[in-house]
Order: sequence, then structure tokens, then C-alpha cells
Amino acid sequence: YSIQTTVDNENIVAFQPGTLAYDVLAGLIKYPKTLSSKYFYDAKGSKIFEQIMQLPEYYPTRCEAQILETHKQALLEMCRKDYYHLVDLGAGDAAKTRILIDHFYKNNLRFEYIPVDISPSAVQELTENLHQAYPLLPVRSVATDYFTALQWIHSQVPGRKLVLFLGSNIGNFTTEECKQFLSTIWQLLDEDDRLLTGFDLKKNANVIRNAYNDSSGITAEFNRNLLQRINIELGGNFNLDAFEFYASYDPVSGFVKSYMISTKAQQVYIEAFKRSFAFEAWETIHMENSRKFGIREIEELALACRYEVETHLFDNQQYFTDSIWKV
Ligand code: AVI
Repeated sequence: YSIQTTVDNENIVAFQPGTLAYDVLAGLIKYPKTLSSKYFYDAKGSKIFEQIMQLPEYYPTRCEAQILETHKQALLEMCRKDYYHLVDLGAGDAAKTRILIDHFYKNNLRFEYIPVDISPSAVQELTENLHQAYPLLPVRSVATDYFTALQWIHSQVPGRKLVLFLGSNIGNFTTEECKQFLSTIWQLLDEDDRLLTGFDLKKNANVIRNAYNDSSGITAEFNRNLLQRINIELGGNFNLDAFEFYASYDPVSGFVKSYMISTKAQQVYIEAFKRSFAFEAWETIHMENSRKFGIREIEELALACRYEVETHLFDNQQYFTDSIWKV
């Protein structure tokens, strides 16, 4: 189905689901308004996210790097048997995956690396960097959303695979999307295959809150960039100074929720839709969920999606886990 917005009787504009235009329109005509964090990652957004990963407050990246560093030999042994496909969902700049790539490559594992990312510029840059660093490594990159990529993998990547879903990307899904995603991957896996998913764990609530309210305001810029992207790509006129960033953490549900909040009553016009959207003072746009999990919740999720948990790998603070599942 598609959304149609009637501006006047002669001017009907139609958009397809899953496109920036469709999803922005669908989100801004709702109350409360929403935008999808999957659109954060244009070229600029991907760069800002790389800065976030360097922030002192943003611990998940460092914790997961420590996990991979500690367990890279065990993971190599796991992949030893046969020619392997290393599928990296949401690869970005693959800073963490490179710990494994480097170790596997230097130990002569015969494998192919398949990075998947929604940002074409990120995927292209990554592929070029890998070709330089590891000239003999076969790389097949895919620039699309996860669900399209999973269909592609199903038809194009036969044979044993380790599917990586690092960085707590799973926390950005709704509970529904999360189950749908894990069930789709389940259908791709055979008994020798493995899924390794990064889950950010529940911990001191202030540590979590600070990770999403960094003192240098980079996370705010990350969110604001989506408003700017709408201005550039859809002809919007969001006044970027008239929206404030706010992130909350609920230690019971484990959800960090991020918002851009209109600091005054205002109209935002978007040329692509030939219409304006009214904001009341202090009206919110929900931008992102970043869910934190308890171990019990992870195990219940695995069970609900018909997986068997093989092991949980932890960093030394137990802030994060890379959980390995099989079908
Ligand atoms: C990509 N994702 C796992 C990050 C997270 O922690 O939810 C995105 C992010 N949002 C704000 N900071 C980082």
C-alpha cells in the first residue's frame, strides 16, 4: 500500500513504503510524531555515529571490542572447519569486526566477508579500506536495509556462515521488529551456522543515561542531522535551532528513548509533500529506541525465536554481551 496526501484535488502525491519520503510523511502525520532512526545514517550521520563511538560516555563500542579481542581465537576455532562466510549486518566502518577479520586473515582462515549497511558511502569506503589492508580477502558488500539484505543472503550466500549483528543494533528495533528480524535470520541458518548478536545490558541507569546525553552534544547533533536531511532531501524548512534533543532511560523496560522537541509553536513546510506540519510548543518527535536487556530477557528472546543459546561472551565489567546462538 502507499500513502496519498491530498494537497488539493488536482495535486495528489504518492510514495512507496520503506522510502525516506513515505516514512517521514507517515511519521509526521501521526500524533505523537515519529521519525525512524534508520534514516540517521546518511553520509554525515554515519560520520557522526563514528564520533559517538569515540565518546568517553559511549561505552558499548569499547566493551564489545574488548569481548572480540578476548575471544577472537575461540571464534576462529569455531569457523575453522570449512570455507566460511562472515556476514556483518550493519557493518558501518567495521571497526570492531576488523578485530576478527584481522585475526582470521592472519591465521589463514578461508573466508569471505559480506558487509551489509544501509549507507552506500559507508559500505564503499569500507570495501576500499579492506582491499588495501587485506588484498586477498574476498569482499562482497551490500548497501541496503537489513530485511532486503537477508533475502539477498538467502539466495546468494550458500554454505556455512557466521552472521554478526554487532553493536547493540538490535536495541534499535521495536519488540515486534526484533522478533521478526531474528525469525528471518533463523530461516537462513543451518545447523553449523551461528548468529552472534551484541546486546547492551541493563546496568547502572546513570551510566546508560550519560551514554545518550553526552556532554559534548554529539548525540544531539546525530538526531538533529535527520531534520537537516529532511530539509536537504525533501525540501523541508525545519528550523534546527527550534528543536531540542532529549533522551530518557526507563530501567524497568530497558528502553532509552530519544526525542527532538519543538521549543515553540511552529509550522514546518516540506516541499516534497507540498504541505506544512504544525507543532505545538514542546511537542515531541520520537527519534530512536536503544533498548538494554537483562540476560533472562535475551534467553527468552532466543527461545521465542526458536534458537538455542550456545554461549554469552562478556566484557570484564559485564556491561555488554555478544551472545552466540544456533538453530
Ligand atoms: C547504532 N545503535 C546501536 C546506537 C545505539 O546505541 O542505539 C545508535 C546511537 N544512538 C545514540 N547513540 C548511539
